[in-house]
Amino acid sequence: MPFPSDVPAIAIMKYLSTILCFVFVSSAITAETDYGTLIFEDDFERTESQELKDEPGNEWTTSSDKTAKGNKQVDLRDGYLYIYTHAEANHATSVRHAFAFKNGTIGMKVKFDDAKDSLKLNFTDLGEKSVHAGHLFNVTVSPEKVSLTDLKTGVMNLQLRNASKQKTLTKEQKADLKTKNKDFAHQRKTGTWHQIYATVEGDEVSCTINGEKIGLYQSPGFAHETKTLIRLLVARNVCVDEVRIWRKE
Ligand SMILES: [Ca+2]
Ligand SMILES: [Ca+2]
Repeated sequence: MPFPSDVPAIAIMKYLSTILCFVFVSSAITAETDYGTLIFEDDFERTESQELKDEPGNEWTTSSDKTAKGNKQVDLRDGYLYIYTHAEANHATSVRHAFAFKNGTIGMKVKFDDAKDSLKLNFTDLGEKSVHAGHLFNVTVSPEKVSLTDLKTGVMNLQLRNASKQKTLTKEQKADLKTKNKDFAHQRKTGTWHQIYATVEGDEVSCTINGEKIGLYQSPGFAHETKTLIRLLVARNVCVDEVRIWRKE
């Protein structure tokens, strides 16, 4: 676009940076719109009526009664959700919300305090009886690694799980189980928020962090017809905010 010769260079630069900013912001918005229909969002801008028991609100449920003798493990703080594991807990803390899609995306902001922390997005269908406790697959994010794990046709398949317990897995089954998980190395700072998206598309699951696609994997269990529950599984501590769920199909 031609500029009159009397327009100062600084004004032209400002003008161009405004356009660039606009293009950048619009493409970010387009990306989220591409995820499909927004069916759930939670920014955690609320407080509990007490600070002794879990009270996350907005129809979230937690495992603390079962796995931590009812001790508080989920805390609304300063507009985000702090998930931790009580000293008396016998299992990772599970924070759950119902939804339904075949294909779609779950997004959230995540902050880790320590390189050993991790957040497992456990996609579940409690109606699926071929697996233990409805486990379909995991997208596990830590500051150093993303793991994409098919549980439905992997370790949570009841036949394979029983055979594993009884140590009767065949060579072929053991070899096949190794194909159900894929790790992707990356490096993310602790103590700062990261934007993550986990996307399911047919038999493929992918994970994007801060706009960078970290991992993509294909496995038959990912294509399960109805994902109806998300469990956020935390073995140590994790901060979560701005949870979004989009349905594509
Ligand atoms: Ca918030
Ligand atoms: Ca609180």
